[in-house]
Amino acid sequence: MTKRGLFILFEGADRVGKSTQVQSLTNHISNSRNLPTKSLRFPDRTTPIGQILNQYLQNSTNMDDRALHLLFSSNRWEAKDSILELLNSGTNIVVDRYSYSGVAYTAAKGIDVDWCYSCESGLPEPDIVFYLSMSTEDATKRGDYGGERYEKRPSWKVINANRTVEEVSNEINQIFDFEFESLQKKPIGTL
Ligand code: DGP
Ligand code: NA
Ligand code: NA
Repeated sequence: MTKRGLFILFEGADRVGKSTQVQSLTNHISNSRNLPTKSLRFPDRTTPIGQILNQYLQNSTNMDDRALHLLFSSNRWEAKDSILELLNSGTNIVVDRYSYSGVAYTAAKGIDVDWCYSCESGLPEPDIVFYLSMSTEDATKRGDYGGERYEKRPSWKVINANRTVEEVSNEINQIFDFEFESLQKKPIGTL
């Protein structure tokens, strides 16, 4: 029987090296285990909703904060079925940003965290979250990253990204290799 794929998520501020680490872990999983592995990123700008978000991000649109939040959230919901298909067919996914970015960005505007999070409730849950942090100060101030609730989850790994690309990826690969088999035995979770 095909074992399910894992859902690995990278979160963190802009320019902490998420894209590089997403690519590196994707290669590590494909090469070391010879398993199908795909990288994804949110927002996915290729969909119609993603195109609206792209226009917003390029500063050509003004939008109500909650309307914007719902669009980012919809952009994840429209990927739900394909994410589940990939995982159920044994493909690992390595994802650049997801619901925690969504909650963090909107909550930072003063909008209720529970309202923000409720839009994400029911989406497929990541098996591991690598939170890339550039400084130890950031690591203690993550309250602004959508609330401390997420860090209580055992799968939330704070990674010091203030090192060479190779040092960071070595640590991430080690954590992944250590947790891989036990995570594969767990059912896919939901937020
Ligand atoms: P990126 O493609 O990772 O460079 O993200 C583009 C920008 O969009 C980045 O500044 C972070 C922001 N962003 C990503 N996801 C969300 C989200 O769900 N909600 C909001 N408000 N902003 C987001
Ligand atoms: Na996003
Ligand atoms: Na968060």
